[in-house]
Amino acid sequence: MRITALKISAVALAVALPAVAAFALGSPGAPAPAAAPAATVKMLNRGAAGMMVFESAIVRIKPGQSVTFTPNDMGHNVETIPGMLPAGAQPFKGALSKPLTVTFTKPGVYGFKCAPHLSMGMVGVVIVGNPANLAQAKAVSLPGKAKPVMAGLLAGVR
Ligand SMILES: [Cu+2]
Repeated sequence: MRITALKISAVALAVALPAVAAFALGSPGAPAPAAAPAATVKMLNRGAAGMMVFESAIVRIKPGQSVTFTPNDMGHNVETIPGMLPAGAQPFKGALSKPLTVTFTKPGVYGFKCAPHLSMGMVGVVIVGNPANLAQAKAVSLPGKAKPVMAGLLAGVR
């Protein structure tokens, strides 16, 4: 009985210690520990919306939160669409078949695409807080199926 009790307390300590360490790292002045992404966007050959899609294609987050794009199928990438990001925001570009985590600090609308499948409609949107640049984003012209897909995504943004 005594041995069992000791084992349990050892396990409890092992679980508690990393939590204490993580809390300590979050103290003022120290760099913030990497938070889990607020959302994950899959890159897929086939999804609920059809062939060659991001899923979900539209994500809403708060400033300072992150999104991870994951290559669930190979041969896709994610990169910002020129003109479809807030003024002063940093464009991003992921490598083919590689995951990419982006932290969004500036509020606004960020349109993104898979370069190989843009004209097949493989586009998506991250809305960070207030979508102040929505009208500018809607004015960007896109090729092929990207045009109606993006129009559909942006139509629901307020
Ligand atoms: Cu693709």
